[in-house]
Amino acid sequence: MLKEEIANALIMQLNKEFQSSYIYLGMSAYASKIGLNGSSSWFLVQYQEEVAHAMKLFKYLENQEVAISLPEIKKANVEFKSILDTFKKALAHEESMTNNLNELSDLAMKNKDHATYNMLQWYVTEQVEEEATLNTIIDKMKLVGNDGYGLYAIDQELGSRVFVDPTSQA
Ligand code: OFO
Repeated sequence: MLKEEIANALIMQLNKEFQSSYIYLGMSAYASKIGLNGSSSWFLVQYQEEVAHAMKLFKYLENQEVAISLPEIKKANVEFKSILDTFKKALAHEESMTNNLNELSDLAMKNKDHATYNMLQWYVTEQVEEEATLNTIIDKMKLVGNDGYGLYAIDQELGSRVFVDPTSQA
């Protein structure tokens, strides 16, 4: 049984994970619109990952017998300045998710809720990978700058990403 404050904070995080999936779906739509099908596919895999993150939390809340509510998901942006801008916004988003998860971990620790703290550490570790991956993509895109062939090559590489449920590897 979770304390109400923790249950409510986890429901908000569940909402943020679904919001993340929606944000990446918007980014996928933008990339597709400008003809970068590899990037579009990469964001679609990211969308799937975020749904998996949300469902891991959903199952935890169910197992803890929390009465789950599903707050509204906000409209997602589908317009960006460029593909580099899109990936930069994705990184900024992940950095804010990392902050949320650190704050949630602090809350669980403060309440001596070890089960929730342990569950959250999976997300904290996952965030390190998410930020590192985005930083690598941004670095490569900065390197090629306005070189169309370079961007084409990066887009091809991004298109090779396949969805592997991250929660099944926990
Ligand atoms: Fe769920 O990690 Fe990204 O947002």
